[in-house]
Formats: sequence, C-alpha cells, structure tokens
Amino acid sequence: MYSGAAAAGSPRRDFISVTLGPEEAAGVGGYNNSKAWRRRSCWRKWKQLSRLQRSVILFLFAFLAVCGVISYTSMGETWKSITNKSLDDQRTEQEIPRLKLANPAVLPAPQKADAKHGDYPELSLQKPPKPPHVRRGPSNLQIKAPRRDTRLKTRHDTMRAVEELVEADKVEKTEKSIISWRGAVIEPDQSTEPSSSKITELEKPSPVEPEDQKEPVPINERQLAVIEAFRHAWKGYKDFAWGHDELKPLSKSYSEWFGLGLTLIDALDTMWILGLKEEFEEARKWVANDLVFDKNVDVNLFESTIRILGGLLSTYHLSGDSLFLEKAKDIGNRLMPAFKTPSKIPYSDVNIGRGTAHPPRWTSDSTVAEVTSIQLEFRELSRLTGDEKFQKAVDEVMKHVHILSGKNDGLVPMFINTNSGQFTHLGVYTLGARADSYYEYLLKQWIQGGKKENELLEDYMRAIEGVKKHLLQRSEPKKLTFVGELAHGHFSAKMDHLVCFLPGTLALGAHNGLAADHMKLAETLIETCYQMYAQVETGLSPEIVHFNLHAQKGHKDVEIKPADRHNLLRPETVESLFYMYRFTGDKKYQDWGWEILQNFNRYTRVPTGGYTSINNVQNPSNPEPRDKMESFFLGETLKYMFLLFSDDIDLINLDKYVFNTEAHPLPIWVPA
Ligand code: DMJ
Repeated sequence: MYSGAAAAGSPRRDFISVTLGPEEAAGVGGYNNSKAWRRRSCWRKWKQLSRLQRSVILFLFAFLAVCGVISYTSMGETWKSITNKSLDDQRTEQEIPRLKLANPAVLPAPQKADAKHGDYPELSLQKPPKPPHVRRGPSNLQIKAPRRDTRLKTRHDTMRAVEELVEADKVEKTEKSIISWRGAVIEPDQSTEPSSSKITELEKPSPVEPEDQKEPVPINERQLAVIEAFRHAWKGYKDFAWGHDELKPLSKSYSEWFGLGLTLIDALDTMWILGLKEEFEEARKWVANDLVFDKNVDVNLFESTIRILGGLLSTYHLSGDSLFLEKAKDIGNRLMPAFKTPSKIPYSDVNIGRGTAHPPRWTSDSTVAEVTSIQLEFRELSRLTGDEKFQKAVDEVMKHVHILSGKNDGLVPMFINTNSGQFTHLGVYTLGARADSYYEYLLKQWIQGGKKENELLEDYMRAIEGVKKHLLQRSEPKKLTFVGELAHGHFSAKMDHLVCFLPGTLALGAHNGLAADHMKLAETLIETCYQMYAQVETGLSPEIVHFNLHAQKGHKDVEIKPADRHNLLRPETVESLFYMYRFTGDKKYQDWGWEILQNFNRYTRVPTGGYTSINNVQNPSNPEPRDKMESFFLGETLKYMFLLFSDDIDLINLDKYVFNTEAHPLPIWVPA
C-alpha cells in the first residue's frame, strides 16, 4: 500500500499516495494486463460521476476538439505561406545580381573588357521593386481603343504594371496623373474613322475583335532594366535637348537635323509600350503645343517618313489619340511634293514649309532603300484618312521598281535616277546601307496588305535567292555564315551592322508561311550578328566588319578597320534577336540581348543622362564617346530590347502588327 519518496536531505517531505490493485500489489502482470486494468478503472470512475459532471466533461471535450480543428487549419495556411515566402526570397536573391545594372555609370570611366560578362562590382546594388502583378483598373478609367486596334489592353496592363513601380511617396501624384493622363489622350470618336468614303477603294480596316481575355504577363527584371535605361536616356534628352532633334549628352546640349523634335517623336510609342505614362504625357503636350511642320526646312523624305510619320501613326494606333493622326496627316501632306518628279521616283529632300522638293545638290539620284522604304507609312496614312493619294504615290514606286532592269537575281543596285527612273551605279549589290530596307519592305508590305500582293512576295523571294547565290559565305575559324557584298563580279567579305536586320526579316517571313530554309538561314545569321558583338573587346559591334575567309593563326572571324570601329547604338541585331525569340522561344536570344544591354550600359552610358555613340569599340578603357545619342536608340534599340525580354506575345502581336523600319508598329490590315 505504500510508496513514498523523500528527497534526501530535504527539510520537506513529500508523499504521493497511490492505490494499488491486486496485480500490482502482488508484483505481477505485464503491460497488456495493466492497460486493460486502466481501461476498467477509468470506466468505473466515469460511472461514479454524476450526470451533470459527465455532461460538463463531454462539453469540454467537444469544445477542445472544435478549437483543435480550427487552429490546425490556420496553422496549415501559415506554414504554406512561410514555405512560399522562403522560395520567393530564394528566387529574388538569385535574380538580384542581374539588377546590378540599374545605374551603372560608364563614362568617363569604362570597365575593363574582361569584366564584360560579369556584374559591376563597383556599382551599388539597386533592388528594384518586385515586378508587380498587373491588375485591372476601374472600368471608368480605362482608355478605349481605336476601333481597329485590339491590343490596347496589353498596353494598359503594361502601363498599370509600371505604375506600381513608383515609390510609395509618389502614390498621390501618380493617381492624379492617371486621371489627367487618361483624360488627356482619349478622343476615340474623333480619331478612329477615316475621313472620307474613298476608303472603300483601299484596303478595308481590320474587323473589331473581342477583347483578349488572357491573363496579363507581369513585367520582369530585365524589362525593368530597359525601363531604367530608357529613363536615363530620357533624362538627358529632357534636361539638355528638350524639343530638339538629338541629345549631345557629353556637352549637355543638342544637335538639329530637321528641327522637329526627332528624338521625342521617335520615342513616343516606346514610352507607351514601356508604360511610361508621365513621360508620355509630357511629350504629348509638346506635340500638341510646339510641334509645327510649317517651317522653311529641308527634310529627308525617308528619314522623316520612317521616324516622324511612322512614329505618329503608331502612337495614334496605340493611344487612340487623334492628335497624332492629325499631325501625321499634316506631315504626310507636306512630304508629298517629293513625288513630283519626271519619273515619279521621289526626290530625297523636301522643304516642308515651302512645299518644294529636290535631289541632293551633287546628283539627281535617290537611294533605292529610301524610295522603297516609305510605303508602309504612306499606305497606312491612306487607309486612315481615306485619301488614296498617299498610297498611290508609293505603290507606283514599287510597281516601277518591280519591272526595272538592272537587278541581279532579285538584288537591286543602290541608286535610282529621279529623271529617268533607271537604276544607276549598276553592278554593286549589298544588303547594307542604301539597299537594306528595300528587302525588308517587300516582305512587310506583303504582310501589311494581308499577303495578297504577289509582286511584292515574288520580288522578296527572288531577292533572298539572290542573297543565297551571290552574297553568302562562311568565315574562318568559326565558319560563321555572313552576307558580304558584290562589286562588279567581285565578292567582298564586308558586312555592315545594318545587315543584321535580315535574320529578323527572314524569321518573320518563315513565320508567315514562307520557305522553312529561311528560318534556318535566320538562325545562322543571327549567330553571326551576335559574334560581331561577342568577338569585340567592348562586346559592342562596330559599324562594319570584314570576315576572314582564310584561317590565320591568332585571328578571329571578325576584323575591324580603323574607319569602321564606331558604334551608333544601332538596333538591328537586337531587332533580329527579338524576332528570333518570339518565333523560337530559345532563351539564348534573350541572354545575348541582355549581354548587349549591359555593354551599352558599360561603354555608352553618360552619368549625367543619356547614352552616346562611341568611336572605338575596340578600346574598353577609352571607347571615345562621340557625344551624340541617335533618336533610334529610343525609338528602336530600347524598344526591341524591352520586347525581346518579354514573354508576352500579345505585347505587339506579330500577327496583328508589322514594324516599320524604325520600329514603329503599324496594324496589319487583315490580321492572320
Ligand atoms: C534607322 O533609322 C532605321 O532602322 C533604318 O532602317 C536604318 N538605320 C537606322 C538604324 O540603324
């Protein structure tokens, strides 16, 4: 009966009394016996309790069970979110190094070439806000799309995503600007209908499509780095060159070409696509209040068409703002005197104030690429205005060139005479300067018009066969396929960076059902264009390279002559990378573009704002800044970068839009 315990030496003695059953008292019985005994004993005790006591105990048990279930469920949620959070944290940490590019100051202290594939150790790490998940705004604040443009949702989504990038202390300001932004640009009713019934004779607008219901794709970190680069470039332009043609970022001034705010107009649709609404709104105000075409100034027909007319038209399509269409009509009309020539092949220059046009002072020739790369824009202007004169003028040029002699298996010479309408300087064939976009626009007009204009397709297909037959060669030691030039029967292993538009164009053709071997060629050529960057000390391509046709010890594929080693921030390779990624999904194209962006940041970025062309891509310790930021850096290069890094095929869907040669998207009249 007794069991006692007393702590030895303790002044206090504690006792526990326990009632033992007969088995225990006898010191017998195993585990099973004792369990059975405990069960019986408990049951006996339970029976001895009053009914009230039993009810209270049962109630307590039930209460505890309910509490247990509730807390188990909420613990599960908490645990799940903790687990997810730690996965997110790991992901973010892995991605942070890429963001070191956020603010690299490049000039005047460029980095060593051997560091070019790494990060910038001396730069402070700027962790950007987490890429926001895009959400829909209230419907009464949504901009209505022009009736023929169904892609505004995507642009809105991008816009909203970028809205979330602004710091918390700017929230109130941002919200105010959302209202004025949206209020300012929307005049859909005035802007979407052609002004004349003549449109019936032209291509019909695409039918209205139902709103895309797909989930928007959030902006990723590489795209954020492009936005940051754009903002940096824009800061320079705004601070030192506002309303002028080009920024001179080192001298903190500007240069004029036409005196028409070229950079600002070229950049409008890029801002729209990147979602930079404050910048866009400010630029829009300048267009509304200060852009005047009634000026006694000579402009180049081609350059002002692709940059100004093209930029205004695409911005009109993206924003739905009739201001841009009005301005497009104005400049389009002012450019028309260029076509008043004996041959109808337009002059290179037009005085947009006086309404007169003329060829350059030293010749009556025009450049072939120039007179055959204004068609997308003028045709679209006819479609929008209902005035067929624009389309008629440019179609006539194409029809004329289609039947012209002097081609070599579809390859065209570089010059055409405005009096005789004949090619001049026969015998020189290139896909580079002065001929490049002729080939590009054959395909793109065919796509723009709904793939019905067979002569355009014929000329394009024949030309690509001509390229294969006369201009393709392979270099040593890497056996890179490149596009050289032919001069009076002699092959030259010279390739302009400009030729790097070709892989993208070939891929676009293949995507539209043309020969599959065009895609194969595109794949080999884009590798070559990438090597034109990768084999150079700064990781940036020169303007022109010469390929080695024979293996020589210690020589790479790419040779650069001193006169050719400048880089003007050109877009062609990034443009082709964008097409290649869109059509193949191969991430290496994004990675190559990312390398190029980093090298632009290393060697061309000016700390006080803007990017500059450089004179020497072979000298990483002094790339010799030229003090000029070309408008196409904002109009094309950064736009294509942003699109290249996007996984959203609806962000300028290539079955609905065709880019002009200055990267301004125009609608395909009959989308696939
Ligand atoms: C741009 O104006 C256009 O892309 C044109 O087709 C070629 N030159 C520049 C960019 O390099």
